[in-house]
Order: sequence, then C-alpha cells, then structure tokens
Amino acid sequence: MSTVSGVVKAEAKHFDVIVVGAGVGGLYALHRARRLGLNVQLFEAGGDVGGTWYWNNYPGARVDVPSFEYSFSFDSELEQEWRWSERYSAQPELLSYIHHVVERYDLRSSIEFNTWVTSAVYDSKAMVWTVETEGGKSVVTRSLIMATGPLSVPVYPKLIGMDRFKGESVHTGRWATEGVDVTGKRVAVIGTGSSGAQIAPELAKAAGKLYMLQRSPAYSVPSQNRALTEEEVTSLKANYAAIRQKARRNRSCLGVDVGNQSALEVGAAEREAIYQARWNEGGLGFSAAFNDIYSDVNANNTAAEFVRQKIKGIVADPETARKLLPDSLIGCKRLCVDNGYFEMFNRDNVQLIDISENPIKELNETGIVLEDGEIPIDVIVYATGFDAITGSLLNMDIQGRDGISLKQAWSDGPMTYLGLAVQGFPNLFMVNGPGSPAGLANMVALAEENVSWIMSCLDHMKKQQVKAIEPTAEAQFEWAKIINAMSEASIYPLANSWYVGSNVPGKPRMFMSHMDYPNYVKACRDSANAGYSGFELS
Ligand code: N01
Repeated sequence: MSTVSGVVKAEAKHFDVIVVGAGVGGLYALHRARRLGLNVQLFEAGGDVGGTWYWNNYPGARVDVPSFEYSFSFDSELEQEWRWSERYSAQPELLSYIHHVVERYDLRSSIEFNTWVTSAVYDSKAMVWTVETEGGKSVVTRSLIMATGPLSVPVYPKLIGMDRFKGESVHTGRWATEGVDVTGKRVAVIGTGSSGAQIAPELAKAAGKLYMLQRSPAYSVPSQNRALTEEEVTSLKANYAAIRQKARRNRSCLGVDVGNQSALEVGAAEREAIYQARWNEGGLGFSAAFNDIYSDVNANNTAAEFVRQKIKGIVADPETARKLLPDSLIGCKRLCVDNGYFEMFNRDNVQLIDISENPIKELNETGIVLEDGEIPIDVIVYATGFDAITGSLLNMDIQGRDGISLKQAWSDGPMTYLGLAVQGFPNLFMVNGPGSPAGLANMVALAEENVSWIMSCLDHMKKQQVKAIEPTAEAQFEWAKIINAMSEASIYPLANSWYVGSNVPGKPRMFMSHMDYPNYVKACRDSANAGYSGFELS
C-alpha cells in the first residue's frame, strides 16, 4: 500500500497523469498528455493495445458504423495515410489501425500491459491519487483518466451447473484470451444482441451444429457491407473535413442523413419505400429514416413492423420465423447490424431454441439441460453482454475525498458533470463516461472530444497553478436533470437494455447517456470557456 490512512508513501513513483485503458480513448489521452509535456503512464489490463478490439476478436466482430467515421480526426496526415478496405471493417483491420496509431505516435513505451488497476485512493491533503494494480504496483498521480470503456466488463448468466460443464466456455468479450476453435463441434450461443448476431453466422460456417439460445428476439438490419472502391477512398480522403463536420451536427455524431419528417405523416407506400431504401443502404441509418422513431411508440412500431416482415421473408421455416419476431420497441435496445443473421437460420446445422418458452434448467457435464430435455454441447459461447458504462469504473475500488467510494456515491445510479467528472473525486476524469453520449454517439469522436476537453483543463490547471478540480454538487444535479429530461422525452427508457442497466441484476435502472452530441459538446465547451463553470478549482 502506498497510502496508509491517506498518507502517501515517499517511495512510490509520481506522475502527472495516469491513464487507465489502451483503447482509442486511452491511447489518445496518452498522446495528448505527452504533447502537453506531462509525465504520463498508461495501465492496460489486456496483453496489448486495442481495448474493445483487443478483447472482442471473435469471428465476425465488426464495427457497426462506417469505418472511416470510426477513426481519429485529430491528424489529417493520419487520415490520409490510412486506407480503410471495407465500409464496416472487421476486427483485425480495426486492430491494425490502432496498432498503426500506436507505432506512428510511438505510444507503446508509456504503456504497461497485463496491469489491472484495482484501486485508486485520493489523498485530500497532498491532492494526489494513489493507484494500485493487481501485481502490487503502486504509483502516485495528480490526475487520473479513466478510459476503461463503456462496454468492457462481460456479464455472464447465472446458470445452475456452470462450473460442472466440462466442455469449453467463452464470452465474446473475452475471446482474446478464451477463444476456441469450433470446427465440427456442437456449439451453443447464448444471447442474441449485437455480439450474438455477429458471431453466430460465422460460427455456423465451421460448427457441426449450432444452437442459438434466444431469450428475447432481436431486431437486426443488414450492414450491406462491401469493399470500398478506389474512387470511394479517394473521395473520402478528399472530403474528410466535410464528412466530420456533417457528423458533428448529428445527435449521434455519425454522417447519416436523418429523416426530417414523422413516420406517421407519410402514407404507407411512401413509408415502406423509405424504409426499403434505408434497408438497401444498410446499417444504423435505418432507424434514422424518420425523426420520431425514438420518441413516438407508434412511429417506432412502423419501423419495427417493417423489420418483422423482413424476418418473415428471409427465414424459411415459419415456426423459426415466428420465434424470431420481436414485439418490443426497435432500437431502444441497440439495433443489431448483421451480416446474414436471419439467413443463418436457413442452414441445416442451425437450430433456434427459444429459452423464454423452453428455459435452461441447468448445465451438466456434457451440455445444456432445457425444460424439455438435454442438448449435448462441446462449446458454450456467452454473448450475454456487458455491465455497461459504469461497470468498468465500479470494478475498481475508487475512493475520493473523505474516503467516499465511487460505489457509495453512485449507489442510486451514476452522477457526473458533463460525463467527465464526479463531485468528491477531484482530478478524476472519464472518457465515454456516464452522462456523456456514451453508447449513443460515435465512440471515437466522443473519446477525442472528451480527451481534448480534459487536456485543455489540465493545461489550464497547470498555467493557473490549480491543484484540484471537481464539479459542484449543483452542477452535477443540474446535469442529471438534463439527462433525465432527454430520456423522458424519448422512448428509450421503455425498453430493457444495457442503456438503462436492466441487463445487470441489482443495477439501478437509469438511462445513463446524454442523447444529443452537438449540445453535449457545446455544454462542455461552454463550461471550459467560462473558466470551468460548474467546477470548483482549488
Ligand atoms: O450484449 P447485449 P451484446 N440468459 O446486452 C442475452 C456493442 N457491440 O454483447 O435481451 C439468456 O446487447 C440478452 O437477452 P435479453 C453494441 O453497442 C457492438 O450483444 O436480455 N440470455 C441479449 O440477447 C451492443 O449493443 C457490436 O432477453 C441472456 C444478449 O444476451 C453492445 O456492445 C458488436 C442472459 C445480450 O445482448 C452489447 O452487445 C458487439 C441470460 N441470463 C457488441 N443474459 C458491433 O456490431 C443476457 N442474455 C460493433
């Protein structure tokens, strides 16, 4: 321990900034902190860089927004030298891009891998944090940047007999360390969210038999993925600035064309044609076809019904198609973007098992015991999601001023100001944190925006000789009101999803994200321009 009752031990190494997480947010934070001349170190739990794209290297893993938008914008030379090969790049290409960035800006030497941060304790007197790792390392830092990822802590179902099962088990979010070869094997995929919808069609190609265990049917739209042509790449590179600018005006910070009319104010034939065009185009733009899909249940149902008809048209067996039809709101649990998910059910070696009708009783040594009998299984793939947005922060023991833990502070749900900082936790900054548009907006763009804000703040603190900054309780309260008002004006909270934390038993139900990227950015910048209004500087 480096802090004993809040007293910092002298021998611990001191830093200006510790960054946690070597995904896109953490890597950019490292780069910018170095450029500011700060003494910075990055701790990463995984064996290499990449964050999400390191851990989720399962077959079929792919970005669900266009690759060229899911890229850094801070350096036009980087934009020009990197060539995206596909519209929605697969995990290996995304990881290569991240490796390229790491080498290009020579970031590796400041990263310590296989280093889990277990705790961070604030010393109010010295105004520093002591950060400890699983390996017993202890360092002291003035500032702490948590870039630990909004979707990085896997959630496993609690099934009787999980420890008895003698076959192989793997979570999609831990494929990097647990991945398996399924060739010729009997495979069960549990979970039909984005991960399940992506991995299953790939596994089905290699597996002897694939059982898709579905608790709730998912809405999914085709990616219509394809290779980018030379002409497209040339045009993208020539227009990056305009592309980014257009995206930044959208609530999602993506360059989709958002429909400017209600789904209910057009005739049925016109509506159908608009959905069909979006379906043909592929990707998440489908749910931007009209401006009220996320605010009006009836409008939402027109999009949902279109997808239900598509499922019936694609899936040959009527009984399987029936089971695959969702009756929930579309998009309020993130819409899946797939490459042949529904088509997969037409394969002879794929069987859908509806565990809402035929529940899992338990696992035994050789397989899964359902209500109506046992299926022998060699490999179980848990595509059961993540403890989103707050999970990776609450996984660590973070103790702020006066010994208050983040777990205590957030026992009723996360409270932040601007999604960047928390009252009582000075100099602790978050990237893609709760209260930011995490999960709803382009994650790379948001990470860049968050990091730029944090770096300007650190620069300001250095110049003004400010040692600590934290939000006021009032600012935090007002921010929560804004998030609540947005969420109430939408229909998102009506659905169960990781957006509201309902996928984790016991987690407070609360919509955790800001819904409007441009307004979010404006609020962050307004605060900074006003000398960090809403914060206390000491
Ligand atoms: O997780 P999810 P995910 N028994 O929470 C089921 C991003 N992402 O990893 O709906 C049985 O969406 C659960 O069932 P139900 C993306 O933002 C992006 O798929 O709760 N089933 C559901 O079907 C995404 O939204 C990509 O009834 C259980 C599934 O598991 C986010 O990550 C790819 C269960 C979990 O779905 C999370 O996606 C992958 C249980 N006990 C991920 N517990 C791209 O395309 C849960 N389930 C870029």
